[in-house]
Amino acid sequence: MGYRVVVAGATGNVGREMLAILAEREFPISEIAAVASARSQGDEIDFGETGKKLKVQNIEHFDPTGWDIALFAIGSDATKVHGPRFAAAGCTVIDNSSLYRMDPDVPLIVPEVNPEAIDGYRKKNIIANPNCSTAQMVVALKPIHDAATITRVVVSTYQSVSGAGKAGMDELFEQSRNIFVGDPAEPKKFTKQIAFNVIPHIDSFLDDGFTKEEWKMVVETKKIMDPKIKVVATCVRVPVFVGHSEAITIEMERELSAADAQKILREAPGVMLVDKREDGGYITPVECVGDFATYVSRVREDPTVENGLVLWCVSDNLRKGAALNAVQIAELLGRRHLKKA
Ligand code: 2RA
Repeated sequence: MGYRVVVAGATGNVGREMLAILAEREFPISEIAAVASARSQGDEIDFGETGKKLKVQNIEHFDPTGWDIALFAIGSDATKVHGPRFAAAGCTVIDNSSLYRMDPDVPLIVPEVNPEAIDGYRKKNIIANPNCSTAQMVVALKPIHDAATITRVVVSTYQSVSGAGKAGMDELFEQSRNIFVGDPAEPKKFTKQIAFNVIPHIDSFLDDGFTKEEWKMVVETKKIMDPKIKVVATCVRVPVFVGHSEAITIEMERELSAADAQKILREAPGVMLVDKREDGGYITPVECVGDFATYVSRVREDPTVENGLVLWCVSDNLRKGAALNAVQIAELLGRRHLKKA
């Protein structure tokens, strides 16, 4: 007993994680299909660690009729073509691209934060997954918002190269090797050298000088958590393979001590508090790879404002920032709306 599930973009970084997480969490599946672009047709990929191999099908020729859920990680252009096609055939699309995130008829869901918003999914039969940097931030901030009403967020991100796909990971690897052996380290995927460097630029520039990645953090946080929250972001690419980090400063309507915030975060869904205030008593990105949790460390009071806190937040961007959140949405959809086949 279970659902007929499609993973679209199954050969990419996020698609592979989706398959792994469906298997790890024993999502109830009666049949699974891996689909991707024509380039990957016929390739065999692992269904997580189940030992089962899946033959990749061409999304152009895939008929979604009779399939229950499709997890999409194929980017906005391909989603524009195939998202409505799958949705119209009755297969609910959970989309990882930015295409539908701000569509008022499409719920944008982080299950720990706004699960009830999923109930509007039938308008388009599409549910959007937020951007990686937003997802982990709202998981960390929602319990604090519930306790003391956050009014303003100032966030700086330290985003790993896997957020830019396999090409980003390859570039960091190759540049690092080239620098060691004295070969040129020309940027291709990124605008500047990423190895042994940081780049204050993710996604395209907007007219106001912010980047689209920074804009996403603003508008998505408002849609998921509270339209009244003010957010300002600086998004930075760092030479880390997997795991996004964020330094987050918040202002709140009411006072909340660091100790009380720690207590709240210790109990919060999806959050793991690691905050020992000693050498190494915090989490770094390499420690969160492969985990489900959003880690919070370094919680402290901001002495420069009346009701302020500062914290450090780390999560596996391919998991909570993408594939895990999509699978959690599928679980939520199953619990609230779907009958098992
Ligand atoms: C990044 N936000 O890290 C993207 C991935 N969704 O580039």
